[in-house]
Amino acid sequence: MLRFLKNKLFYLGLFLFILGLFIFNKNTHFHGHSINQIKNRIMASLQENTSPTLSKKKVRELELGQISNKSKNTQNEQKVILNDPALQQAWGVEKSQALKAWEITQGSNDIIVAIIDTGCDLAHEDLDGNYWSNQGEMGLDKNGQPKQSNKIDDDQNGFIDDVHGWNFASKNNDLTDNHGHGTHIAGIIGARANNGHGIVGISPNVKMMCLKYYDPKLNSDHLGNTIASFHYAIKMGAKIINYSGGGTEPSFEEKAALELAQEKGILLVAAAGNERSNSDVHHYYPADYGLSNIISVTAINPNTEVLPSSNYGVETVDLAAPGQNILSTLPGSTYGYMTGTSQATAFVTGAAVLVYAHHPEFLHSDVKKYILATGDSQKTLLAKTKTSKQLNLFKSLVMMDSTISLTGLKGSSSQIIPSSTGSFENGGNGGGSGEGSRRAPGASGNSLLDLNQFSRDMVKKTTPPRKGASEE
Ligand SMILES: [Ca+2]
Ligand SMILES: [Ca+2]
Ligand SMILES: [Ca+2]
Repeated sequence: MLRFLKNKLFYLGLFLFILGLFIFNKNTHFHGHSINQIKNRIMASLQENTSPTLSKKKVRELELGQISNKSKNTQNEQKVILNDPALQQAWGVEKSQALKAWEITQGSNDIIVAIIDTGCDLAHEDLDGNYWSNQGEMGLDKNGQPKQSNKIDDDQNGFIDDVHGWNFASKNNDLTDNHGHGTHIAGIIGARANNGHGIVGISPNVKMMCLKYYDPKLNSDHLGNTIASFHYAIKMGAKIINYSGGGTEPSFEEKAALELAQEKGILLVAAAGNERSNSDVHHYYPADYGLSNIISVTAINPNTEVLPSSNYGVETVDLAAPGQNILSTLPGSTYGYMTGTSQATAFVTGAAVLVYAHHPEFLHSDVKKYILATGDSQKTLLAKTKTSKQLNLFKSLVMMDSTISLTGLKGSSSQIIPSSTGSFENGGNGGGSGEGSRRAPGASGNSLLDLNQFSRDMVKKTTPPRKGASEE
């Protein structure tokens, strides 16, 4: 009898123990957040509210005016709590309602964005982990050597050891960014969120393919490199291409490459250019090829005014996004500001990632329509862009949802596309530069910057030229 009772007590104890384990395990998730996530958030808010001891590096960054640990305690209704110290300094994030958008989606690691630019800092503390890797050049070959460095084109795509992209300027796999522009663009698109470093990209979940078409130290064929980069991006599975370069002369081969991208459903987000001109009169390419898969972007300041240096046009420029004094990543795990339509373009590329992540079934044309249709209308943009709108990330996600719930169908997007804004006299930003053959959109000619020289002087440097450096 006693033994029976003992047994009973034992089993009761065991039952209670298992029940306890079960309850504990259940409680490790609150409203879909794991204990670790919540712990991180609490740590993040603690860090914000105390004055943390600054690392030497942070102090140096503060001295350089690059990033600040000050939290402004603003951001009304900020539900996404992030611990990235310089986020508050990135005015474009608030302007485009990124914080609210991130409550819905922060992108997807399945989406590959090709950044055709000056290279990338692959080891940057705020970018590492968000680069695309070519699986065909990963792992070990049959001799036990790492495919990424065996000097063999393992995936037979025509490029040897192309792990994260290709350098078309030097014809090798060295993606070093010896200019700074490419790394800056990469940060705006896909700097990592909540990692305790720097800023947050518009789509912090993404895979960025790095294609270098411009090297300030080489006088190579920038247009040819651009076209080759388009073909690489198409071949290797990019869903979106970000391109900040351009020129006033069209190219048959370039247009053909972009038509191929169109057939494959790949979006090109292109800078309207920094030539101070009306693109309706002085066309700028590739932004102005008029293909359904191209979005042309101009740049605004915090007052929603198109920058004097930015191209505009009610027929050719689709929309506007933040482009003045944009804080982002620079080589050597540093941060700094740059200005121009390149920066605005990167915002819209990030937006495209968010829209795709939220609706993976969308076609490129859907993504374009929704981004354009859901921006904020602004009087200041009436004579400047086709849509008279500035990018609004939150609305690009929410308005899609409301359309879907209203119609029960996905994206018959023409319903919310505004009719033509008609034609307006341009606001008089001055005419074009008159240098028809030039493919150098406002870049500084002497851009041979040493990696240690990145500073606020970088602000004025914008788009790298395509055909040799010139002007200014
Ligand atoms: Ca290889
Ligand atoms: Ca290869
Ligand atoms: Ca970050």
